[in-house]
Amino acid sequence: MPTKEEIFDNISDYSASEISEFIIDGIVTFDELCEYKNTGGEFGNVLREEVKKLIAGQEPKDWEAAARENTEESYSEYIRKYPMGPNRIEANIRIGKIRTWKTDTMRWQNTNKKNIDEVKKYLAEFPEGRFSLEAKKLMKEAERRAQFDLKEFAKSLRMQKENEHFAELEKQMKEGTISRTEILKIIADDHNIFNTDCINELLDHAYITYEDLIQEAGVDQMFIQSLQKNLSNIDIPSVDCDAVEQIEKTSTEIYFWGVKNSGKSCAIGSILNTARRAGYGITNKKGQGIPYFDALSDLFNQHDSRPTSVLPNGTPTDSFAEMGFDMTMASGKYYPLTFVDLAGELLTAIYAEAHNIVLDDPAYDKAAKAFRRVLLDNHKEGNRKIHFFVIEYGAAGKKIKIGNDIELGQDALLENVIDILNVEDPMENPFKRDTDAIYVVLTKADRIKASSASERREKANEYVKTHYKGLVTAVRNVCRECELNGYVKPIAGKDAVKPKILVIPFSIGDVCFKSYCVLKEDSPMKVLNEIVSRATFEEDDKSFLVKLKKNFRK
Ligand SMILES: Nc1nc2c(ncn2[C@@H]2O[C@H](COP(=O)(O)OP(=O)(O)O)[C@@H](O)[C@H]2O)c(=O)[nH]1
Ligand SMILES: [Mg+2]
Repeated sequence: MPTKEEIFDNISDYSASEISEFIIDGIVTFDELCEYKNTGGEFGNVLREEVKKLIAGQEPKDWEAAARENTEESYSEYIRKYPMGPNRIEANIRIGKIRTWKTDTMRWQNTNKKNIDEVKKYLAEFPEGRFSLEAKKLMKEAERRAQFDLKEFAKSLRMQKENEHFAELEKQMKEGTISRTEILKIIADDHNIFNTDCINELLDHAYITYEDLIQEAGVDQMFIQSLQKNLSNIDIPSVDCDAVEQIEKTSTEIYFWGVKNSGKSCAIGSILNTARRAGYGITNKKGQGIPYFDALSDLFNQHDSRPTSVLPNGTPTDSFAEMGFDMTMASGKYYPLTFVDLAGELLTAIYAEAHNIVLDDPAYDKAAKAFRRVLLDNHKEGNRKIHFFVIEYGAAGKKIKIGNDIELGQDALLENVIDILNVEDPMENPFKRDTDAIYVVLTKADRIKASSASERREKANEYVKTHYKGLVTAVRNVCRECELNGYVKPIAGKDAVKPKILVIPFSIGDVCFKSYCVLKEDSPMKVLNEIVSRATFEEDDKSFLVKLKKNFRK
């Protein structure tokens, strides 16, 4: 290639196409060639016109190429070649755009997306910028997050149906309201907020990992193993209330009253299992519920293939399970007992019956009839009774639907049971006739955040007083009226002795994902001790065969 000077000096030696190439290649410009001081008039009109035409023919191709490359450099090159070219203005506009685009990108890259002030600053500078939509989305999320309260969210989840939990979490995560860390915080705060189905979905969708559950949510390895082994519920044999005419065994009858899911079956299973672990003999079993109770108790066994127990499915509406047995202590004393596990729906059935509400499912009617038959009409003569009123910690707000129009809390349903059993005729009234004690059991007490047993007891009392006032009042009134739980009427100027309402905070142990459990024996043992302190016992030395009834009222 010649130099610019060589071209000036020898302009007449070059053809029009050679000259146009020099210009296009950028060695020389058209204007320089036109100048007299450079070419001494050798670049004449005819040649000029010819070169112009050739350059004009090349221009569209070069513009196309520049546009295809679409870079600051390609457009600059076009302008250099065609300073007067038809696309020079457009080329300049595009260069401007590319420069803005670059600054925009750089600013966005340097913006800390977690610092909402920085995002705001970006948006002020580039309101229509490449990332303005994303920035606006982040601002919206920040606003939502500012109003978002994790505790309130967890609370609202508790009110929701379990099978909706995963969908709700996924929705909130997609909207950016909650993060993985926050989900783990919710789990860390309550290992039982989500069931195994929800946890498995979170794991399957890789929203969380097993490691997260251990490290960040503080879930015990044993529960993770159970999850990995996919341990599922053991079927508990069902029991039909029609099969119970009256309590079979001559014994102290132990009733567990409570709404569905309040933890009655788990409590009974853990109590029976604890009695076995303590070496108490369980013999002379009687009653239609034997297989049911054995299965409940077996749930709480742990072995290598089952690192934790798996809790039972709900009890069917029309189940009324009785199991009589002798519980023999090391001392040789034995307690003839009959445990009665009632379906939570029984409370609904009794309420509906008393208030003339017709329910669709005939199982309710069947259950209500069994209740009347066994407790009122056809009761076992001579059998004493202990009643445990079971309420659930943290579920005071739970409402139970009765038919289409009515919704009642646990309080109202349990008060109704007391009301109905508390009949006028003292010979027919089970509280007056043959009850030894009434207890209030606050289940799932492991959820109470407390650092000692005494603090837990205090908080349990406080909780029951605050949230189950109606039940406590009803129990107190029936204790006064029927002289139960240590109540002594005022006599000869002496004040009455108040009845003692014992609230037992109860927990089956460590429970995880609502399904897995490692039994802790202290609560079940507490209930066993109460039963032992109240129930009628016999000595196993038959030669004495003295039936010692403990008069608990003293
Ligand atoms: N955290 C905790 N959860 C419990 C406890 N007992 C029961 N549960 C939970 O409550 C659910 C229902 O218990 P269940 O005994 O079947 O209730 P029922 O309908 O009253 O017989 C179980 O599946 C567990 O998830 C407990 O002591 N602690
Ligand atoms: Mg049950």
